[in-house]
Amino acid sequence: MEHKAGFIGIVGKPNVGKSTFSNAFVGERLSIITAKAQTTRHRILGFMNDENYQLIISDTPGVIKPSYKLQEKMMDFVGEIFTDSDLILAMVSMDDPDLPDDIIEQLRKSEIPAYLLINKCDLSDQEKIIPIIAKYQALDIFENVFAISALNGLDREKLIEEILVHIPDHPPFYPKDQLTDKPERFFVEEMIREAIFEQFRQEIPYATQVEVIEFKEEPRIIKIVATIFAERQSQKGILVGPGGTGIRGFGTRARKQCENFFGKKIFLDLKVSVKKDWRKDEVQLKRFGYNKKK
Ligand SMILES: Nc1nc2c(ncn2[C@@H]2O[C@H](COP(=O)(O)OP(=O)(O)OP(=O)(O)O)[C@@H](O)[C@H]2O)c(=O)[nH]1
Ligand SMILES: [Mg+2]
Repeated sequence: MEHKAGFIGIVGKPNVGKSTFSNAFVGERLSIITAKAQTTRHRILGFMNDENYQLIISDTPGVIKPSYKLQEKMMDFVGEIFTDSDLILAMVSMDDPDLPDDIIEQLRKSEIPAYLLINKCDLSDQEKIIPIIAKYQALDIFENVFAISALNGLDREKLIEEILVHIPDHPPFYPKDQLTDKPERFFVEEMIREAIFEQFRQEIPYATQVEVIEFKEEPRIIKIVATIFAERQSQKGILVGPGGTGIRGFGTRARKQCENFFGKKIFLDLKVSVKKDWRKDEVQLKRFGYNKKK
């Protein structure tokens, strides 16, 4: 049998379950997941390696109309998948079943084959799902439409089979023991961000950026130093909390996630700093890694 290798891009509105699906598909928790919209800010590549294929799946930020520079950069990451994918997976969910017009437009213009995934089908009865399947089949832009639940019982084998139809014969693009394109530091930053998303309401998670300053792996422990940037002094106050209770809360949560992820004891040293209006600042955004690769 020939070896297949190719790129699969996921696109959809915030919160429909793109990251939950990517993780379930790859079998690793590469993307953070929260109940809040706009959790994912980057294009994150996950590799699914098998003897006969390498599927490279791109999780992307949810599609929104950008209102500040960070969001523009996030939408640039989404745009990338329309240039280099072999297959696009557009996703809606049963609690938000409408695909935005601009995604439909982009799919129409694109030559890349696309599947539609209707996620969160565990939330609905079959009778409610059938008309949605029919509606998207009638659009004539999807090679196929699948009703799934990324959270409960995803039929991976069936999806892999369907996806491989559109993946060309090609040698692997990355070493077969590699799982992602992102470095270890990135995942630490994401797990800290996830803990902040879980702990604080509105505003704070969106105004927060995390940067790992030091990552030192020793035989029994990984020592990590990271800075959390807020946009304003008042936000810093909230993150730290009275007597440091805020930072201790999300710090403990993040440390536990990191210990699961790396399978090792973690020493996590966090501090909060202010970088005024970093979300609108081109130079800061570049420093934080929000520039496109190509
Ligand atoms: N019931 C149910 N909930 C799901 C399913 N898939 C994801 N969710 C939940 O939906 C919420 C959003 O999931 P994410 O995977 O973070 O969504 P996303 O599309 O990556 O969101 P952004 O990164 O903000 O664009 C989380 O609370 C998930 O637990 C599913 O199949 N069924
Ligand atoms: Mg996501």
